[in-house]
Order: sequence, then structure tokens, then C-alpha cells
Amino acid sequence: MLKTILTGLVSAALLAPAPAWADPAPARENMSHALAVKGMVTTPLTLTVAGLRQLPPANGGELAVTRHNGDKAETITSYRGVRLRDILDKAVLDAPGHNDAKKIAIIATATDGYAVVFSWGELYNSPAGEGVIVYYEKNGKALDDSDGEIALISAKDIRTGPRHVKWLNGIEVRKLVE
Ligand SMILES: Nc1nc2c(c(=O)[nH]1)N[C@H]1C(S)=C(S)[C@@H](COP(=O)(O)O)O[C@H]1N2
Ligand SMILES: [Mo]
Repeated sequence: MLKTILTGLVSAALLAPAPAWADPAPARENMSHALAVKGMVTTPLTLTVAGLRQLPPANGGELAVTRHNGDKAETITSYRGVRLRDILDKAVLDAPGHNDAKKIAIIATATDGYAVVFSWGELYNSPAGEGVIVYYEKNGKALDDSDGEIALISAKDIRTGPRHVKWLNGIEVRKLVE
């Protein structure tokens, strides 16, 4: 009797769809092991954490990650990474014409399909650019399953959640306008 009930409960649990409150992201499978820099660049790159460590470090202190509605997702105590601008400069934007760079969008993508957009003007010619950082350490440690191995933060955004890209694996440079 008890066995029948238990077996029933176990199979119900296995068959039932995940409840809405469950974390939808299977974090462990999402881990990003490398960052591909591609598109309109003269030198496409594949950077692992070891490769990112070779670039000039950019550190940040306490930062609240806030969702679009203002709720707090987490508070980061410190982070260490590389400015997205420095990564793009290493790959070299393929924008030879006087006005080419101004038409460029930079798309940051994650292993789960999440993607956010920056513009050249924002990264290179606005105060926001300083705070756009690809990071590989959080609170003094390597990133774990919840957002690792590589992630991105736009520290000067009003709400930092939307452009906090966990499991970052791609930076694509695209010219949007001919
Ligand atoms: N890879 C990836 N990063 C992501 C998301 C996502 O779905 N996938 N959600 C974003 C959103 S909308 C917010 S508000 C923050 C905080 O998300 P959390 O609520 O999962 O902590 O992470 C952001 N980063
Ligand atoms: Mo969000």
C-alpha cells in the first residue's frame, strides 16, 4: 500500500511540468567555457577565462543587480574582469570609413539564448561604456553554475538586471545601417 502510494508520488513528480516558481534555467548545463568575439572584427577571438586574465583587468566594488521592476536580484560585493571595449579593441572593429563605427551594434549572447544589445556610441562615447565589463570573478571567487564561467554586467545602467548577462558566450559586432 505504502509502496504503491510512494511509487505514484514519484511518477507524478517526474511527469508533472516544473511549477512556475521553480528556477527555469538549468544553470549547470548553461556554464559558458569560452567567449567568441565575431562579426565585423578584423581578428575574431575565442577567449577562455585564462585568455581574459591576460587582458588589462577591470574591477568593480559593491553593485546591486536590480530587475526591470526594481526588485533586487542579488548584491555583488566585488567583481573582476575586462572592459568590453578592451576586448573589442583587441579584436579590432572592422569599421574603416569615417562614419562606419557609428552604425555598429554589439550583441552579447548567452548559452541559454539570452541576448542584449549595446551600440558603439554607448561603449566608446558615453559614461556607460566604462561600466560594461566581462567578468570572470565575483566576490573574490571564480563564477559558479549560477552565472559562470563568464558573465557581463553594465554597471552604470539604471536597472542592472536586464543587461546582466549570465553564461556569456558570444560578442557579435554587426553594422546595422548601410
Ligand atoms: N543568460 C541569462 N542571463 C540573464 C537572464 C537570462 O534569462 N539568461 N535574465 C536576466 C534578467 S531579466 C535579470 S533581471 C537578471 C537577474 O535575473 P534573476 O532574476 O534570474 O536573478 O539576470 C539577467 N540575465
Ligand atoms: Mo529581468
